[in-house]
Amino acid sequence: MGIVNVTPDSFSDGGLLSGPEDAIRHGARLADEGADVLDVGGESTRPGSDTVSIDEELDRVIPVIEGLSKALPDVPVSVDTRKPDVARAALDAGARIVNDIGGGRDPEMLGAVGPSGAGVVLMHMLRDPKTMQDDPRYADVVAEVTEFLRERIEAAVFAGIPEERICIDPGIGFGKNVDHNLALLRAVPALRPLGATVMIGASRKGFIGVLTGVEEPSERLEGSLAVAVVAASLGADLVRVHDVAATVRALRVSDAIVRELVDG
Ligand code: 7PJ
Repeated sequence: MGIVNVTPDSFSDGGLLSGPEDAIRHGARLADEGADVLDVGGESTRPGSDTVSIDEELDRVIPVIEGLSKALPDVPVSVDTRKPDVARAALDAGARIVNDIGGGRDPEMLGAVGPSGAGVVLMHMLRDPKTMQDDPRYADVVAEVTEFLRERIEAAVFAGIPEERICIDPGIGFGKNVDHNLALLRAVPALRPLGATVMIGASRKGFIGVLTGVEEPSERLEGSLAVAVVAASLGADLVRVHDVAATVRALRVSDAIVRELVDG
């Protein structure tokens, strides 16, 4: 999954894409580099960030989703949003997946996705982006996140979304310290029995900066590749990344070695 950010201030590449044409061109390039899905997001979820209005988010994402869906009909577009109204408009504009970092906790969200036939990504986040990194604590992070995802799958199935269209994501960096992130990455094999597709999004995130000493997010490529390779080798089906060409090459090699073992 290639990341197409249309926010002025996201984690690592915010502000680099200035308008819809730029974002569409960037998405087309990621598809050309081997992305199987393009994830378009218009709300920054960096730690401490405030929400944006529905209208602002729609203005940012809808032209890009329309443009990408028309230009690349074979590449599914997902919309990275927590808002049911944005999800509905994005699906009308051609998106085929709703990537909900709220895990479908908004009671309207699963209802918006269910009848549309779209897929959904259900991610775990502690609290909300504003407060998630304020001393996050868990008694047992793996057990709690796994239980949350199990319960959200059930809710999604109840809302009419079949398991084949559900993807789960432990939400690396969303209310987690470095040890929490590492424990959740080690626990990828424990997510597979839940029955949904498993996704990991760790590209350029803060814990990679901590582990490598690289402060500039766009320079965290090697650490990001390491996470992608390990996550895929432990059984993640999808990795959400900024650097698609490099990740595709790394995964071609690691998949050739171990994927058969993972998929049995
Ligand atoms: C994730 C995401 C992630 C899913 C972001 C960033 C922050 N969606 N949206 N999983 N991260 N499903 O890209 O650094 O990890 S925004």
